[in-house]
Amino acid sequence: MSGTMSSAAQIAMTEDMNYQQLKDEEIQKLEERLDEYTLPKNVAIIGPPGVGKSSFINSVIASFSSKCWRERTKVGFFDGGGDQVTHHLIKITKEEYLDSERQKGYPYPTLIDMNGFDDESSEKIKELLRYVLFGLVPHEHKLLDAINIYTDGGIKGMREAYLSKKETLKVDCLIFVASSASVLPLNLMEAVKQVALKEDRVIPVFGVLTKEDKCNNLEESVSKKKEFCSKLGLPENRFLLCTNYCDDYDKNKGQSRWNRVYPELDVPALSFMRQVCDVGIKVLQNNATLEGPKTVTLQPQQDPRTATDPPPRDPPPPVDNSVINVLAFAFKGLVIAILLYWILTPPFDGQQMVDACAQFEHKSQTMNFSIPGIKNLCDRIGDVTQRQLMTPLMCFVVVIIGMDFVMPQIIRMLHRLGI
Ligand SMILES: Nc1nc2c(ncn2[C@@H]2O[C@H](COP(=O)(O)OP(=O)(O)O)[C@@H](O)[C@H]2O)c(=O)[nH]1
Ligand SMILES: [Mg+2]
Repeated sequence: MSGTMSSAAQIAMTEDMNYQQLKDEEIQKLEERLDEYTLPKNVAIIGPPGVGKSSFINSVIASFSSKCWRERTKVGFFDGGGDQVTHHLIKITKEEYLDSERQKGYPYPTLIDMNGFDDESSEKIKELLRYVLFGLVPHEHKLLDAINIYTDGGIKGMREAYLSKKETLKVDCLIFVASSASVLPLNLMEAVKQVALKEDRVIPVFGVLTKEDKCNNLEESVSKKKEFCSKLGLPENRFLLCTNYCDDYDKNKGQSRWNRVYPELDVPALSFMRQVCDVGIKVLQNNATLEGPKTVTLQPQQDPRTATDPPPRDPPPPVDNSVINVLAFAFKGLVIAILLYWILTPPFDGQQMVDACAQFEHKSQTMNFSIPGIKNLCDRIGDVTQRQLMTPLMCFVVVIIGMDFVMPQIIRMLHRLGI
């Protein structure tokens, strides 16, 4: 009996050593990839609550480590009703999560964890996702605030609140996480597809199905993987089916993750992260701006408490806002010009004044006399009757309208430059 146990333990040890060797090789391969560039990628992790996003981030971080798993982002923080209590966007940089100084020399990715995206494809969710992808949602920002802004002011309110924010965390890559043990969040997947893949700035999307250990039916997990990948357009190299570091896995192993790493979980995670960190997998049209005409299609505001989301559908054709904008500016200019002209019109008949001055001129010449006050007035008759005011008035209107047009672009440029 003792002989059997020791050989079982030996097999387990050999397996561990093999996995450890594979892990070392995977880290080396990953670092060769990371050596090809200098700035860490910003990698956002999105998915509905409870699917294992935070656990996945902690698992990835453990896979980078040679010591032990450590909690870097909070897992499973739900209140009594099942709702997640925290809705913050959390950024975790390599300086915060790497143990070794040697590794800190490589651009290991910045991981972005967030809660607040339910399984919806509403305009509200898509709009919030745009702000996340464009880096307008800063570290520790409460995503629930965005939902409240939407409730009070609709999409317009959200745009006023977020478009003026400084760009701090522009996302280079998105990992969509779902659970292999639950129903796929098809609405949120549709929203991600539309915003990340179909708008001007195209973000590389990766997919992770967690909780492989809970999935006891192989056929089901295969068909789930197929649906997940085809819905998000994921090729094999952009997909991972995994088990995260979690209580269930600890129980199964009879060990605890805070004392060690599990190389058998690390190897697939590392191999996946090597794809995520590949310099060649990058954003298309990275400089496209959010306010471009194609990116936002304003829709009539719904009451978000009663609104039920329509089934996923293709986005409506983009509206070319530029012609509408120019017409709106022209109309505004016209209204200002008419108002100013009306305000500045003197409260007397200008033509009578011109006639009176002509008579005064004639008489003062023939009778050889002059009244300085009246002469001055008649010399500036154009100013008084406003005729010569038209050119400066028009210039004034053009400048005001021009500033309306140019100032928001200057402000956004200053924000981007970090001023
Ligand atoms: N069995 C198992 N449980 C997991 C796995 N990943 C996460 N969990 C558990 O699922 C729950 C929710 O995980 P969490 O990471 O907080 O999900 P999030 O809301 O998407 O961030 C926690 O109780 C985790 O321990 C996994 O791969 N297998
Ligand atoms: Mg979480």
